[in-house]
Amino acid sequence: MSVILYGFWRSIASFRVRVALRLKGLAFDEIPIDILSGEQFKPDYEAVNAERVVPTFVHDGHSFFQSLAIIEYLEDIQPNPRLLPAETEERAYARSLALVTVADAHPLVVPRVRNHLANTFGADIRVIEAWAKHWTTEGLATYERLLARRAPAPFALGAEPGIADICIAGQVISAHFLNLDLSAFPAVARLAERCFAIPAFASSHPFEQPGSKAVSAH
Ligand SMILES: N[C@@H](CCC(=O)N[C@@H](CS)C(=O)NCC(=O)O)C(=O)O
Repeated sequence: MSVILYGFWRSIASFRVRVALRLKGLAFDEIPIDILSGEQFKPDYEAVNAERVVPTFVHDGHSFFQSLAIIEYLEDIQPNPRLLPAETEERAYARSLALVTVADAHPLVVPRVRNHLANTFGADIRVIEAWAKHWTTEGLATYERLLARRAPAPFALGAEPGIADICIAGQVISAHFLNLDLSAFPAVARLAERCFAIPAFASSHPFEQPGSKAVSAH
């Protein structure tokens, strides 16, 4: 089966899909779209993704976007290992955890929002950094409260890592980008450490992507 992922090394949403593909043992080729230089707005990519964001996932001629929708598609075509629990209530809880970052925290710090703050409201780099730190911290704090109510065992929903862990690990990557101190979020930090000990997570981390290495070499 042929799988292509249009992604970007720094993209948290691309990270989520990379981890899911690797946990399920599905091989893929990644085509980089540099969302910092504006490649997402070029007509060629707009033809691939009308929203002009990464990731886009192409499998056997079918094309999807939105990381959560892609992961649920992977769950359907390759049910094992499960990334969503079998029980209805647990599935809903797993999706609830995932959406804290996918729907609420992460969208506030993406390039289009940062650029709008700068271009429309004159926010300088310091203000934008403070904005990103605020919303990223809010996401971490929400996860910490949730993990205090239901302790990881050892992953968010149980014995194996799943969709919630993928999304929480992505939120922690946002914190790494911003050099945020995780000591106020010990349960989140421990969960992320557990995740990044797994090769599928570790090899999907932005700093492990070829694009990141090309940037740091300059
Ligand atoms: N909710 C979407 C997020 C998509 C998204 O915003 N991706 C970011 C990178 S993580 C992007 O491409 N941003 C381009 C921009 O902001 O211009 C998902 O989970 O796939």
